[in-house]
Amino acid sequence: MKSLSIILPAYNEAERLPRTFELLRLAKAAGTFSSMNLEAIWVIDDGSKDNTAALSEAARATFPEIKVHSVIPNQGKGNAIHVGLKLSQSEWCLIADADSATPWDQFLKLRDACISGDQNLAAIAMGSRDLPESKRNLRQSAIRENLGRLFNFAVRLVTQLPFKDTQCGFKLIHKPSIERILPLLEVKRFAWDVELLMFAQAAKLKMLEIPVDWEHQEGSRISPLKDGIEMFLRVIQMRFRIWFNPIQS
Ligand SMILES: Nc1nc2c(ncn2[C@@H]2O[C@H](COP(=O)(O)OP(=O)(O)O)[C@@H](O)[C@H]2O)c(=O)[nH]1
Ligand SMILES: [Mg+2]
Repeated sequence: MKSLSIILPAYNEAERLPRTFELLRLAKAAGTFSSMNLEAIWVIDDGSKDNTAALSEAARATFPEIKVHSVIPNQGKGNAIHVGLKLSQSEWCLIADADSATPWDQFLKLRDACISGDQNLAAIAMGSRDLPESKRNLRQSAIRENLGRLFNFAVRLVTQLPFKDTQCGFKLIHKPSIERILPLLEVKRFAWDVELLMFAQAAKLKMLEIPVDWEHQEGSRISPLKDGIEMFLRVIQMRFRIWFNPIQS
């Protein structure tokens, strides 16, 4: 059976994590992860100022897969994910937002796209909110949604990545496949997804964009304009990094 870790980057998530642990408990009981060996649920507390770490530690008492690691001080979502990927001992890692905006049963779509029996079919399967079969059950504000689309349009222009939605916080990653690009990744904040996908593309890894259901959750940590501009500048930098640092496949 293939092994799986879930990685939850968490910055000041004390309010949203208890629901997520409950939903994970239900998903596990419903057998969502039973085709794999769920080894760990890594909460990567990214210098939170609330009791994200303490409440996650407490949840271990009844949910032993939960493991907590704190990064001090806050360094960003991308950094937290890189830390989680290093800590995980599993062959597959599901990176997911701490707010469960993508329902956990959507994992099955990513798994089916990536794994068939003993065979691995892709290195990365990314959940997408912008394919015809994606479902946004609860929507974000029109401004957030359209800024997200604008960002993805800019990403397609600058990077030639063919994907409609690189930013959905739900990605299944085959860790051995990305091991050799991991040391090249530098983006610590929100553009980490684009960087991973660009380097994976340069390394000719197989990537799939899979439509998922999505339910907007209140309390987003992302400022669409300020973080959006920073992310776009990072994407332009990455374009140059890839040009000047071609990766051998
Ligand atoms: N590690 C880390 N995670 C963050 C930071 N900001 C946001 N996150 C996490 O990134 C995920 C997505 O953030 P969220 O606020 O739900 O964004 P949105 O729903 O995409 O607008 C959540 O799990 C957050 O805890 C940060 O500065 N550091
Ligand atoms: Mg969210």
